[in-house]
Amino acid sequence: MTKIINAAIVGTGFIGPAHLEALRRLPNIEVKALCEVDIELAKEKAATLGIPKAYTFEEMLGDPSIDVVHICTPNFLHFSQSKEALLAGKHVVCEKPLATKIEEAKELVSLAKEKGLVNAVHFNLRYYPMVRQMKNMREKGELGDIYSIMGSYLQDWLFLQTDYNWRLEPDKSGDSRAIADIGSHLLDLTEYVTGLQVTEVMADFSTVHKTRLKPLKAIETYSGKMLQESDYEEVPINTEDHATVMLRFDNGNKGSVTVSQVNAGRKNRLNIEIAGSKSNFEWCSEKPNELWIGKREKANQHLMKDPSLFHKEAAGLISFPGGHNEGFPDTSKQMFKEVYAAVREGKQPDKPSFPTFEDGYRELLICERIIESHRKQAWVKI
Ligand code: SOE
Repeated sequence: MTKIINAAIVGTGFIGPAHLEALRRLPNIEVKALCEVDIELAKEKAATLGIPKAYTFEEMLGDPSIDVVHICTPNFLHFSQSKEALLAGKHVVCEKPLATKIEEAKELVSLAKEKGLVNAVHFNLRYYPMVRQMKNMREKGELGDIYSIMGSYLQDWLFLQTDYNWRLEPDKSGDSRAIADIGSHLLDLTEYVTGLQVTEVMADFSTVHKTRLKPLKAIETYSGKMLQESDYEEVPINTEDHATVMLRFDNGNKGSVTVSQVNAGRKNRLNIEIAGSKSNFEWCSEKPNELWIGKREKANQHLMKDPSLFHKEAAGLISFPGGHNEGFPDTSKQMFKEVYAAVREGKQPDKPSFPTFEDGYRELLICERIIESHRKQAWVKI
């Protein structure tokens, strides 16, 4: 009989339940426990979500039946909780960013290597089938040499001065916000699809709301939009709502990314255009099953997600036939399929197909250089 792999999820905000749902759609995995610092909250959420055990983090580490820990807490806890989970011999799937400081991320990379345990960072956007298809098409030469890259990631859930979340507080989230929160996904996806590395950055940030009105009670990510009249206190904001970063790549060509969390009507929209010598790809996360392929000598093309039209490596990420749309929740399911295959083997593969702690470290490094560039108002090498 196939062994059941037991998982625990730490954190019950926006993304913890998304991990749970994805895991429940895969065979032979049981999410056995939910953890929160506040055990009463853990019990309440475990009951609502139908999870057998509610633990504090320490209690969970002491349970030998837990094989994998998903860290879905605010950013400042990622380092210490990933470290303790690895030291307790558990495989770890950590939310991005892997840590809030580069040295911490480095330490986690070494520790995970030393332990040989499976380690992954939830860069789930890589798992849209069309993203894998773009990567495969580029690898097969269908894009040609890359001339330029233009990306954006826009949201509106922090648009109003009254929108508030722990991500606005550097002691919980880190020194960067829009770049660390959504720019990290965009930059990871850019390097993943193109196979290029960013070598230098020139960044300019702006904080549109210099102060925000903080609700007196805590609210979960995205749910602030639902707040009624309430009591607020005015607090200063020190992280960026918007950023533009010019990029230099290791093939000598250039690009740019713009991220913003204050763009009305843009709910959660990553858009990337990669111009090559043979084609031009444009993909948008809000229409994830479509790819625009620009051509010079013939008519442009429009590819729709369909396993029969995809390269086989990308078709493996599709669970439904063409015309049956897959989306955000499917990305985590597809990622965990690959991660849990490694867990079943009991160790990190030599060449993991999924994003690892090393990828988490890389994103933190780029992010830190971007902050440095903004502060110096100068180009900074990665
Ligand atoms: C909030 O901005 C957020 O939930 C990010 O933290 C996620 O990584 C991304 O999925 C969408 O937005």
